[in-house]
Amino acid sequence: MSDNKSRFLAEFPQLVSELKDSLANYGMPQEAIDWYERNLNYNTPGGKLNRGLSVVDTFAILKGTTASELPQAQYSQLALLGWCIELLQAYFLVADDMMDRSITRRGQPCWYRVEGVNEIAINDAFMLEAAIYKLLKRHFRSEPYYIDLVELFHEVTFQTELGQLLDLITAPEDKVDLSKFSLDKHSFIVIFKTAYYSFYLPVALAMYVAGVSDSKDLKQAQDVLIPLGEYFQIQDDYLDCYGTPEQIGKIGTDIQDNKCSWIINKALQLASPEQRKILDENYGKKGTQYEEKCKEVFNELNIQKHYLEYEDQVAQQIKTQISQVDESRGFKQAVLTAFFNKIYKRSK
Ligand code: DMA
Ligand code: MG
Ligand code: MG
Ligand code: MG
Repeated sequence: MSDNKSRFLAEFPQLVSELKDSLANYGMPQEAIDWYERNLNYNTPGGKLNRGLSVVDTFAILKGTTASELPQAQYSQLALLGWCIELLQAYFLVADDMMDRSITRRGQPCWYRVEGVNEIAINDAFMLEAAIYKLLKRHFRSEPYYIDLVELFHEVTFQTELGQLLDLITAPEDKVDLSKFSLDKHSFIVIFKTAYYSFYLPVALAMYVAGVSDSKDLKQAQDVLIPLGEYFQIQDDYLDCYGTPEQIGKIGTDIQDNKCSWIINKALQLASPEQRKILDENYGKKGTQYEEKCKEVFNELNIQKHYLEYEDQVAQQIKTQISQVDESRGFKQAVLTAFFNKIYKRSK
């Protein structure tokens, strides 16, 4: 593991302990405190931590230094904001896995599938979200930008929930109707369900702390990070179909779940009437035999080649956009390039 990642991980136990203390202060019984601890540890730290690490990295770039050179107290403050994003992500994923009926996440059973958890996972998701505001209050309440942080978390949370809503109602389980899908609708879903919280949020948080938060600069950041986040979710859609569970730590469910994913939308654009008929008859049905039929059509259509073409084209467009960012008020193109490099051609 990189030093970067291990230093970030080393901050987490302290936060768990503060959150446990807040339960103890309410006089909660030990078994509830233990449950919360297990919820936090099971669902928060096991991922790639890209979002959390990006808060620290972005701040360092804005200050013209590196994460490893930040003094410990400052590092801890930024890492805490990073962990707040990872808590937000944990909250969304616990719920998402229930709604998508997923089996595994980060190489282990989804939380709701753990013995004894089941529907308690719903309340556990709420408690992961609540942890964000406990920690923000404790560590940032006296900062002039405290309310900006809180409002930003609220705003992107709502945006993500809007995306999840559209994702879910576009994929009803009892009525498959591929004519409801389109690449435009897909774009809307993924920008809302993924791009705001995964891409704009980490950078905007670091910008507030660094004092580089002129509304023009927040907009410049957002204008690049939203297309970058869209690209990231298209990678997620691609890997759902073509990644192995060992690579991605989860078993793809999009085809059987009738999801409006990039793959099916691209296939619908390219399919002959015969291929379209096979997709109409097999997409969104429970059973691997139906899923296999869809994948055969995707292979005939050479979806992988089209994905690589999309990737080249979007990479070019994002690089051009980054090169046009105005650095005169202190925002830096390097923030965006660093983010781009973290995800370009990712396979997990
Ligand atoms: C992810 O959508 C969005 C959120 C807000 C969790 P998804 O269902 O494609 O994610 P995954 O493939 O990780 O289940
Ligand atoms: Mg899912
Ligand atoms: Mg989902
Ligand atoms: Mg997915």
